[in-house]
Amino acid sequence: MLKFPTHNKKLKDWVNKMARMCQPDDIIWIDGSEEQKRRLEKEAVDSGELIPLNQEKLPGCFLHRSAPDDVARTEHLTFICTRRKRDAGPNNNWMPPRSAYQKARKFFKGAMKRRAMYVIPFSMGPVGSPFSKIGVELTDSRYVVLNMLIMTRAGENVLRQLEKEDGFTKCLHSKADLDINKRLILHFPEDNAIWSVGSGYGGNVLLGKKCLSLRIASFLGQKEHWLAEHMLIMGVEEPNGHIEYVAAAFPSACGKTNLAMLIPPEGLKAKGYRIWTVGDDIAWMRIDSDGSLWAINPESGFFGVAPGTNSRSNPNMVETIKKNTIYTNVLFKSDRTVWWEGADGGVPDEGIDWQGRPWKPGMLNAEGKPVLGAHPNSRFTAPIANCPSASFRLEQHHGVPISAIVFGGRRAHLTPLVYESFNWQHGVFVGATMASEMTAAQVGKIGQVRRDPMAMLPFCGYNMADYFKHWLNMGKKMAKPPKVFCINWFRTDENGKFLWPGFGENLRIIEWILDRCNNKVKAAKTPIGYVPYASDIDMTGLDLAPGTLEKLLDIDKKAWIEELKEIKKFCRQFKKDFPQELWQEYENLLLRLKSDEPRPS
Ligand code: OXD
Ligand code: MN
Repeated sequence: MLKFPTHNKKLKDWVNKMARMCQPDDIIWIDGSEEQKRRLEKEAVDSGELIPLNQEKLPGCFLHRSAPDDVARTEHLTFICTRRKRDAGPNNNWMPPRSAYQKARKFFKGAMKRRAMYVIPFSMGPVGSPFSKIGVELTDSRYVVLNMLIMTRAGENVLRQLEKEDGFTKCLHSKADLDINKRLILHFPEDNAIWSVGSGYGGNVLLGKKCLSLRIASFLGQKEHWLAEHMLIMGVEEPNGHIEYVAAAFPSACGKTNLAMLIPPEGLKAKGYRIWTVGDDIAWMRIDSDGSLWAINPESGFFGVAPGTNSRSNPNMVETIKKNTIYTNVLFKSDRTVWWEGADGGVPDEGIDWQGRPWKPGMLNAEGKPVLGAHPNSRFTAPIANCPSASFRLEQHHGVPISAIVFGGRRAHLTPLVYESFNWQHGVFVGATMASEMTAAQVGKIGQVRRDPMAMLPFCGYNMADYFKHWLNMGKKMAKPPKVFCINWFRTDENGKFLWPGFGENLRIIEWILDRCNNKVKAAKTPIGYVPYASDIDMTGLDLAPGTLEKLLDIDKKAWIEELKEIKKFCRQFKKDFPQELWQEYENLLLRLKSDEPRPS
């Protein structure tokens, strides 16, 4: 391979400059070939970065163990580095670019000595699509290279594309010595650059994912009039063969991945319903010449949470991760396969836990708590192409048309199973004020309500007040904006039991949403939005106790008035930047809640 297989001067100069700072022993360009991938896998096995799994049961699969304090995104070490603090907003940690570069330069200096620097040219989105953005990641981690080869389209053809369009996001990563005290995840939206040092965890180091496709892309989207969102994209094939697409945003641990590849329950399957998975984490959406919103998933793989993944929660994912998958921080079994809490099959008698220590079920730690075989945030990285429900439109350059946008959260009370906003502006208010109860996935008090607008709180690369304005403006530009809905699968009864069965049954609610988009059913107008008539939800093959649907759809006005107090506190942090239109929505909602009469539509 040539030392510099590109004519792009900007790229050559940048690679040289970064290499002078990081001082790698070698520079290796990733070409995307099977042969180079195999060589890297072998080297990673020889160096202990990867453990080969049972190739008969799990062909092409490997296990990786991270440093014990490098197992999740480190939000407190993640910064948006804009010249003005105001442009990062109250939602982000901020550092001025000059001091950020200065601080990180110290950590990067000589960090790649005795290692190679890999140059990964990658495309988020199909190469050459008008949606797509190119990045080049420099990294000293083979684990990063092998993950990026799954999560993005990477290699030679991207380099060729870079000879035509010379703009790219400059992504620099070094694991350095994986020291949490020298860890920084820095975004420079004004320079189209990302610097990440001191970590090996996916969300911090697969720079095409959260860093480029959400934080940098959201900033670019505002400038270029498109949306970069933390959303799944699913296609719903109706019995007549027509497919409609839904984009949905949920905070973590609310079932986004499971919904994206849901298998219809028997009653609906028999009718002919089928789901097509476009993406499980990120949606890039643009207004097309028909005046509607079209979307692509910029990624080509899943970076999913292992615990709880099984044939009931997500049968399609169980199939997906049977080959060519990298597992991180799961339990290693004696037959060289893997296991995690909530996996299929029984609990193994023994194994090697995620930290590389012998493990048996029932072991307790010094505090008397169970020792887990897999880390709660253990992951698998697998190609979308493996997924039985993968959409046949994944490579189509113009994406898929979006009929409905759905916001969701985890609320034991308050939010009904589903409701529809009155219009786009109201829908933006619903998304901007959405909240979810925290789970083990976040640091914080479990059950405490955290406001997470559009599920973008950790991922919006600029001031969220401007982000809300951008959403409002996008609505004005669309001739046919998607309808906006809110869902909550997690409502409980007086005894804390879930009222809705969830999983595949969720399709019944998506069906209602699409019926509303196609004006097939009427709905009850309530102060918070349109709510289904229970008789309009297709219950073929599902028996719920009498009155359950009514409980799921009930609206407690007093509780909503209380909720508005919390919403007000949240909105006020944006001071005068918070859009007037959304304050108007706030006032209108309060008025509606205070005046009783729900009227039929
Ligand atoms: C993810 C996340 O990994 O949202 O997708 O943290
Ligand atoms: Mn995510």
